[in-house]
Amino acid sequence: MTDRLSMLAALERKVLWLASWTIHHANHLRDSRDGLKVGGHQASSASLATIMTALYFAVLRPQDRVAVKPHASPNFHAIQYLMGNQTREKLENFRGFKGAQSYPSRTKDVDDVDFSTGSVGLGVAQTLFSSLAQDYVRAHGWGTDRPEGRMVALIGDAEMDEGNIYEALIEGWKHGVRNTWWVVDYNRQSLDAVVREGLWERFEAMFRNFGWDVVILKYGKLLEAAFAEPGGDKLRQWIDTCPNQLYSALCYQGGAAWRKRLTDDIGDQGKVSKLLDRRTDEELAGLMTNLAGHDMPTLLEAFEAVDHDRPVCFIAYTIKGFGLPFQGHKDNHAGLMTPAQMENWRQAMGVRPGHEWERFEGLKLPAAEVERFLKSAPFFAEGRRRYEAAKLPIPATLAFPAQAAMSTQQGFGLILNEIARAREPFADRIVTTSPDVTVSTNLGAFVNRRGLFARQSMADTFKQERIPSTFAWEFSPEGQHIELGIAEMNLFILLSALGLTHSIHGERLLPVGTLYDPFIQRGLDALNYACYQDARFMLVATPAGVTLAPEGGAHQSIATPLIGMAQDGLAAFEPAFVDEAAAIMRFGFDYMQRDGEGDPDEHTWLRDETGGSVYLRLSTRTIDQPQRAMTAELTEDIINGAYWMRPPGPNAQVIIAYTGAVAPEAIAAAGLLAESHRDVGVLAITSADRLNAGWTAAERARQRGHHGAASHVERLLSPLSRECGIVTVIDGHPATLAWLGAVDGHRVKALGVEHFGQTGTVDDLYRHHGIDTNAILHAAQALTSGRPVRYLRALP
Ligand SMILES: Cc1ncc(C[n+]2csc(CCOP(=O)(O)OP(=O)(O)O)c2C)c(N)n1
Ligand SMILES: [Mg+2]
Repeated sequence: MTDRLSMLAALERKVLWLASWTIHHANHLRDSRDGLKVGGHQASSASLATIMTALYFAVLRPQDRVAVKPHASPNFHAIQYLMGNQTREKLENFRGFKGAQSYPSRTKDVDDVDFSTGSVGLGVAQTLFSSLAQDYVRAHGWGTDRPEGRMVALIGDAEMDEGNIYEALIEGWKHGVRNTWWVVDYNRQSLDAVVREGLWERFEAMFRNFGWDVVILKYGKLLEAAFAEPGGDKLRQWIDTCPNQLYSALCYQGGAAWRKRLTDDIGDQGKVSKLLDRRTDEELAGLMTNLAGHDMPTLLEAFEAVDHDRPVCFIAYTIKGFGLPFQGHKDNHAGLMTPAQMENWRQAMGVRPGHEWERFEGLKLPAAEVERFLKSAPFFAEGRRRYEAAKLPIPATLAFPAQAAMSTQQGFGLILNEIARAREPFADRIVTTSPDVTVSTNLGAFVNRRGLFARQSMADTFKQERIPSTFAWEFSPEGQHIELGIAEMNLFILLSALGLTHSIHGERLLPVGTLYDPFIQRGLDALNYACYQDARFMLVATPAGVTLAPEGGAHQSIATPLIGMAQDGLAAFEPAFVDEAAAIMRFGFDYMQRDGEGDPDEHTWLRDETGGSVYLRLSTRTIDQPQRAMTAELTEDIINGAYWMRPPGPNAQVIIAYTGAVAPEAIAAAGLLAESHRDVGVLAITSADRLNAGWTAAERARQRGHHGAASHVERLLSPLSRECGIVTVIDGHPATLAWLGAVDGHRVKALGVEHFGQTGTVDDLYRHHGIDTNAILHAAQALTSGRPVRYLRALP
């Protein structure tokens, strides 16, 4: 019987071999005329190979979940390949079309990635928030038949520069984060160079400051033993004070260089010299590179010693490119082995030519034993690691107390309040969250009814002291609102974690996050990351645009409607009226839960079966609400992106298409135009995103031979003659709607906002930016040449 350590040592070599062969294959054996060379993966993977082997084949349990540093993806794929969860075909096609992904991907890889990574820092924070999400789920009494899992991040040391990691640490401390392990691959190298001295001390102090345990894994067993030999104290002193640059350089240069340097620095013709002389050059190099991050017994001891649920940061000393010809070289990030180097290594590994992909080739251990060992690895013991959770039924309509004049933001608060009150089962699964703008985004009523979440109850002192306040601020394990500090990155990563609980923790939540619209840009990469992982949430951004007027020029948003259109995985809506918002929210709660195949709907050509997340861009502007019944047909049009608020007649020369808070200006302009022009139509656009997506998808379908394919916007615009002009207007970038003219060849004047920062009243700002009624009339005049439009005032 092979002992566990020897088995793991053999597997570590195998993982590194397979990862390297994968990279080598992509670079040298596959036709890559695009000239792209696989950079970054080889040296970074080697750095983490021992740690990953220890974790995946010995330490981790089925309930644990891992975010792997992006450039260590070849290790991950190699480990899954050894387990039979990854195919040779995909490894041979690493970084190719539909091949194994450059960075582990939940959605694009087949080998059961727990958390996607790629944009450094985000996967790290995701583990912390996923642990909070686990606590939330369990505190509500769900999923308690399963053991608590640890959320583990394998982090590059340069990755630790990302600010979002520190933002997450603060939030984790506030919420008492548990069950989180962060393993820092402390190879003291980044992409460009060797990192600063002594970073580990800053890391250590900081983690301890936030209540984490810190375990520093510096030297392996060989070095520790050498330190205990006569003269060993001098050796320890030397290596402890050796600058990162010099250490890296010597790692690269090898045994003879080590001997020369050590002899020059600490040789004494006595104990130290003897310690060095007892070893061959090769042994000396092996000794001096025996850092804990490459020492299996040390790693196992450290990981297996943790018997509590406190968060732990392991700082593991490693060597970038460990075991490869360019180990330690400062330029090795994009380092690749030459075919000759690879050939040498193949021979050293005992791998026969043509047998490079064989799982146990060159292992020198009985295959049956290796197979048995792999089969017994706890992490993989329960098979596929993704859960499924049943869909929660959503009522056919969401009610709200209608008022003659309201804002969409106010309506959002009222709709959620009704949901909180009505006690439908889906309401218990809603979890709201906001980065310190809970009250100002109108979540207050929901929070009053459903309370704030904390693992330990905390009373509202103001309430206890009987001080009148509109908002109860009581924390309990049953609470349904997670209050965050101001950092928007944390909002998006928390939404990413809450929006994946159905898959990661087996229990479905319906997360609703609110923030001010412009600050989407602050957290945009994290939003993109959440969508990339296919997390499901409802993002409610309010107030938006210049319509927030006196609130502050710095808070105006221009680009967000375009972000809403461009962000994959996010269906963006901008309702003008509260009944539209109610229809969209109802749809949203359902859409967030869909997971069907990607076949497009033959009516809208949208891929609605797959579902996704939802973004509502709302406003604080109070406007008159239409008095109308919400029919099934109108609901469908609102969801599909547009409806005729006022249908165009057969002789329409111009129509006005508007989105959002500028509805009153569009409607007023149509009324004034009607005095000089017949049949003016008003198109209410509730989702430029879905309207546009349906149109481009229908066009693609036609090109593929579905000749009758027609999208919602094409049907809406079909009654218009070619000569009819379209004025579009939105409180956002005009390009959001300017494309409407391309649908059927109509001329367009696109009004919107291109500059920001000026405060004033709504009227001041609409006039200033040319999205007021007068500007719409001017645009209509320009489109209907020859026909004078009445009531025109000069433009400012
Ligand atoms: C947000 C972001 N910025 C930049 C990059 C490009 N990048 C990938 S790895 C890396 C440096 C990695 O250094 P480290 O974290 O120490 O990992 P190592 O290469 O040492 O394994 C950089 C800058 C990225 N992936 N994400
Ligand atoms: Mg590094």
